[in-house]
Amino acid sequence: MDIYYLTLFPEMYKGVLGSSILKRAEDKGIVNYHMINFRDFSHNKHNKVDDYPYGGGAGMVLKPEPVFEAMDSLKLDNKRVILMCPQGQPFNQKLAEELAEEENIVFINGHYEGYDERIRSLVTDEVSIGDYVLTGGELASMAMTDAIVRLIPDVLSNEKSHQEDSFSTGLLEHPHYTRPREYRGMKVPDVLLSGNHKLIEEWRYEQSLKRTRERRPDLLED
Ligand code: 6GU
Repeated sequence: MDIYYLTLFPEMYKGVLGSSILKRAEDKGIVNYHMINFRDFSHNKHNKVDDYPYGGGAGMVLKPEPVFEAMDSLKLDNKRVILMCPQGQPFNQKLAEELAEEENIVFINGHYEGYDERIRSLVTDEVSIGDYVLTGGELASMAMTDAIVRLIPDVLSNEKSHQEDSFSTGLLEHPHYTRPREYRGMKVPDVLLSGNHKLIEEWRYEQSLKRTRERRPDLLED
């Protein structure tokens, strides 16, 4: 998979894409991350990529030309083009699973009050990562990248580990314990030490259900 980030702040990505599993995925040749600074396509003296809104109002608007020309420079056929914005559809595990099958993903990241509306003609999806406002799309596109890349085959060494994820099962995960058996008076539930796999499975399922009911009853509605 090739992932392209149209951004004015490529340096923001270094720590995230250059660490841990996202880095290993690139080292293994499973994914390639590409930074495109659309300021390189501004064509004006001061490298301006934003301008005042027609009709007046607060804040600046991202100009269309740098984004259109940055997109032209990619010359990609099969692609999802994702506009990062708080008005987009909420990101979730289902969309992550769908995007994990794509050949090319382009994230468009703005830092202004808004995008010139014509930029939306380039886009296949508008996505938000939650109901709060970030200063720019970069952090959101990194969160999406993490959720997507870990689902690509051979990225996680333990293949089963994402089939049991919260949200792909439809329930929150059950509690986990490791050694020691007792710590500061808190004991590991006996059932986990019983060696009875059927009982353990039942306990885990009940705990998942209980947690979901308590914390995220909305997940049980459908
Ligand atoms: Cl994708 N962008 C911005 N600027 N803020 C957000 C967001 C995206 N998702 C949640 N808040």
